[in-house]
Amino acid sequence: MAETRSTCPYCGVGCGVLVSPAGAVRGDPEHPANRGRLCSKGTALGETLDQPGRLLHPEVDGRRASWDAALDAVAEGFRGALAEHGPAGVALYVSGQLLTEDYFAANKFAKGFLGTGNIDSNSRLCMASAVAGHRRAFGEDIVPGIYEDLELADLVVLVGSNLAWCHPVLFQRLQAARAARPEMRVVVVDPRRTATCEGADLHLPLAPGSDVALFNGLLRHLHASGRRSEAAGLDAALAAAGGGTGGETGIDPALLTTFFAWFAATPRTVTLFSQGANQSSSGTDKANAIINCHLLTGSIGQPGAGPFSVTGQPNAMGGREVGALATTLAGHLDWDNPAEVEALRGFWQAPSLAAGPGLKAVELFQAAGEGRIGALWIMATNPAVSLPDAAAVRAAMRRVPCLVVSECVRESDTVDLARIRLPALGWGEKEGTVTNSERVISRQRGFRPAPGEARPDWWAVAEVAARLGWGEAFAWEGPAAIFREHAAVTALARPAARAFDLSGLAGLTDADYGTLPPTRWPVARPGEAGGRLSPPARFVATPSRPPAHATSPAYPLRLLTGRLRDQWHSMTRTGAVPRLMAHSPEPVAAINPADAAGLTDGGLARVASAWGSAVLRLRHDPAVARGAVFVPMHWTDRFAPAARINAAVNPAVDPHSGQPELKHTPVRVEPVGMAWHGFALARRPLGTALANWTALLPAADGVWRHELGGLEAPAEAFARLRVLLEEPDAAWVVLEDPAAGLHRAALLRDGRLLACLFLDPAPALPARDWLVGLFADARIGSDARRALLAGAPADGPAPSPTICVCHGIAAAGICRAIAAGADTLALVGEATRAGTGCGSCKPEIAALLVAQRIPEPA
Ligand SMILES: Nc1nc2c(c(=O)[nH]1)N[C@H]1C(S)=C(S)[C@@H](COP(=O)(O)OP(=O)(O)OC[C@H]3O[C@@H](n4cnc5c(=O)[nH]c(N)nc54)[C@H](O)[C@@H]3O)O[C@H]1N2
Ligand SMILES: Nc1nc2c(c(=O)[nH]1)N[C@H]1C(S)=C(S)[C@@H](COP(=O)(O)OP(=O)(O)OC[C@H]3O[C@@H](n4cnc5c(=O)[nH]c(N)nc54)[C@H](O)[C@@H]3O)O[C@H]1N2
Ligand code: SF4
Ligand SMILES: [Mo]
Repeated sequence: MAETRSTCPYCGVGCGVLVSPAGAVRGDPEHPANRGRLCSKGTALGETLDQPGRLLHPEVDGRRASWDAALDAVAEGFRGALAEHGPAGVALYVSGQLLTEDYFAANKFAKGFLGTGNIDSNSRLCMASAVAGHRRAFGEDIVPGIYEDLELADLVVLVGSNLAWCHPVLFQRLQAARAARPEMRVVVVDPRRTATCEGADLHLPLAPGSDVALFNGLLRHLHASGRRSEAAGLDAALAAAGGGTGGETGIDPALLTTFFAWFAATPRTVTLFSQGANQSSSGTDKANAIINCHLLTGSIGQPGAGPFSVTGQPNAMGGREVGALATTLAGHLDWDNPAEVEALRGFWQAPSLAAGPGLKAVELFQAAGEGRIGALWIMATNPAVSLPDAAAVRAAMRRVPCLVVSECVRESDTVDLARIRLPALGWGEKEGTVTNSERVISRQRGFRPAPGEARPDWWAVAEVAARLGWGEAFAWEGPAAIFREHAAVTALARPAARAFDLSGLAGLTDADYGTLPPTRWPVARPGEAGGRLSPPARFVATPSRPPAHATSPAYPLRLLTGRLRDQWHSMTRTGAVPRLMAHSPEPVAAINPADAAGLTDGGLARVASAWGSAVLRLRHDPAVARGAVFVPMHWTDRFAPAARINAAVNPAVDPHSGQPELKHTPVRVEPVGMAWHGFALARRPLGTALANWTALLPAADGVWRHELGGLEAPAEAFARLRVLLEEPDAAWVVLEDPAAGLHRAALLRDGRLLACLFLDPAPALPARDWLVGLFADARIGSDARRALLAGAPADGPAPSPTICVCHGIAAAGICRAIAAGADTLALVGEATRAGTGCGSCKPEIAALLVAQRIPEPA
């Protein structure tokens, strides 16, 4: 049987994949986004196929229900809420992880037939500022550039983007281009020294939130050096830039001068921006401040030049196209244009089409908290984890009488709160399209049977619509029919020119849709393909202002949040893959050593704000700017309840886009005193409530790792935990020194290791990898037992962290190879295989190469 062509379900790079009948995944050499490349997450897709914990049947009020009964209950809930509150009291909250067809159906249901603007998407947390910035500058949400521009550019400026971890295949393309053209320069603008900075020509560690000041300073510099433009708004933009020279960024003036000079002298410059720009109370202004500079140098949509907003989710762009944000209509049609609204009303035969925009995500959950939302349908997103001020969000969800969640997984922080649960098809099962950052529409194709009774999301929407009396408008026989309707909607904008035009695809047959190759919009006529766009643009005045909430003596640091290389969001897919967990296996807060007085490296620390707090393992990390602390967004109740950082994140939003300021909450970091630290390794998960602080992590070979911190006396905790770990016919080997607070035990049956438990007053416990490895041994010999309780092999090197997850190569092995003379990435690869798989770890290997070159102090 042939391989199935599909698209990776993770990031907005939108890589093409080929999946064998056995589930092996490789990069599609013919897909324009990746030409065969994949990153660590894409490479591990095959391992996520038999996802444990799928939601297999509909449920109502905690009990299994038939689809009929569940859909009736949803319809009843919405009917009741409409009767009680009107259209303002019903809502959908959807996601860039839906396919375009599902997204289109949800938007049509909400705006066209429920008659509410209250459909918002997690793209509000992600792309809203870029969308608002594009609309202010171009009059439409347009990404002018294409990926190839990153390769053609002579200068690439990465603003608030950790490209190496978050868009790894774009980063690989960029690195390959630099290898071919060493004169090409890369500048990284980020308060942290990230993996993306490895090998960059310039890192500008700006004060969090100060990007507008930086680009206003650049605008003034470009103008002072003689750049002029006919586009509207330049004077106002210059006036708003004021006398700023970029000094407010706190960046060394010499670095600023270099950056300004490079930008001014390089016609082929791409400025790529991501969440360090968007997730800010001045996110829209950040986008426009960047676009302003490109407008002044005339470099928008030129080969190798332009502003470039990269999308996060696989279908963040598709959601924007179908208009499933509370502020947009459908097909880039404009609410302010009565003719277009009428055209859509007529086309959909939807007399009750929503009159105007609805509540944006943060407002929507605030309204729910005030009891103003009677029915809320959440699809493909985990707002209990991903929205700011998460405790308030959870309370709000509990107040919604009819809370519906469509999900692939049976348990998540959000699914747990739902009254009605609808099982959705996941990747490899569902059929439809996604659009990536460079406007390329690609097919996701199914190659696996539906698990249990899971169905596509569009189908569930259509069934509920039919129950509310709108069946005819939702009588699609499959995703191809929905896609044709979506394409036809884009033609309603005529005669007004709109870049987003799919009318050339409105006549696709089912067979054409089945074989649709990756296609970039606009597609005005059949067979056409889109390229770069250079829309007419205007300057926007972007006065610089600090983040919404100022630091204070009580909350002196800035909390930066973001992503880890091998985890995806709330970890419902990646969290179960031990190989992906190996790279950053614990919830960690990273802080500059200079800000860490009184905070032990490796100890537990509370990151507290005026909104809430989270407790994580603290790491001293010189890569984090002074005055900041970095925490990943990923941890949830499933893995580490105490480490959910959005409990502490403030809900301030950008005034133009409504995007929350997820990056810049004022916080303080304080030590959390524990009577003991410890860990338990076992062959089964024991939950996340083993101790005052617990993180539950899958390790290799079916072993579960429990990281623990407790307040009770160590001897008591030791006894209590041993009871929990107990197995029939097994015996303990114990090593205790109660006076020193040291307690270690291993549970064995017939010489086979079943569990081990280590407690210590200090957090300095043995590394876990080697111990996890012992679980694979059929029999632990008697002398090995001593080593087991010592936590390290009797001879041989100490365990060290995994760097290359593809081949399981640890830092120690890489360092040995470097010491033995492997002084380039290629030689390290030859010696150890590290970095020769997907290549996502190359920046870290590069960092080890640099570190090893630093001479020993004399
Ligand atoms: N591995 C992995 N990849 C992913 C995802 C994932 O969950 N895991 N998610 C996908 C999604 S949906 C998205 S949206 C993207 C996000 O991709 P990115 O935006 O690249 O990722 P983040 O880590 O959220 O943030 C990027 C950087 O912004 C910096 N930053 C914080 N504040 C500021 C500031 O004021 N100015 C500037 N210039 N920088 C700042 C942070 O230090 C961080 O390094 O990643 C996508 N790819
Ligand atoms: N502090 C902080 N918070 C953040 C961010 C940050 O940088 N810092 N980033 C924000 C950003 S950019 C984003 S994009 C969000 C992401 O946050 P979320 O959207 O909450 O993250 P996910 O964990 O990806 O949730 C997606 C869910 O959809 C389910 N799912 C997948 N496919 C389907 C499908 O086809 N149908 C259905 N019904 N369900 C499906 C998955 O099982 C999963 O549970 O987080 C935001 N929150
Ligand atoms: S870069 Fe990685 S996560 Fe993103 S689409 Fe490509 S393979 Fe998937
Ligand atoms: Mo995102």
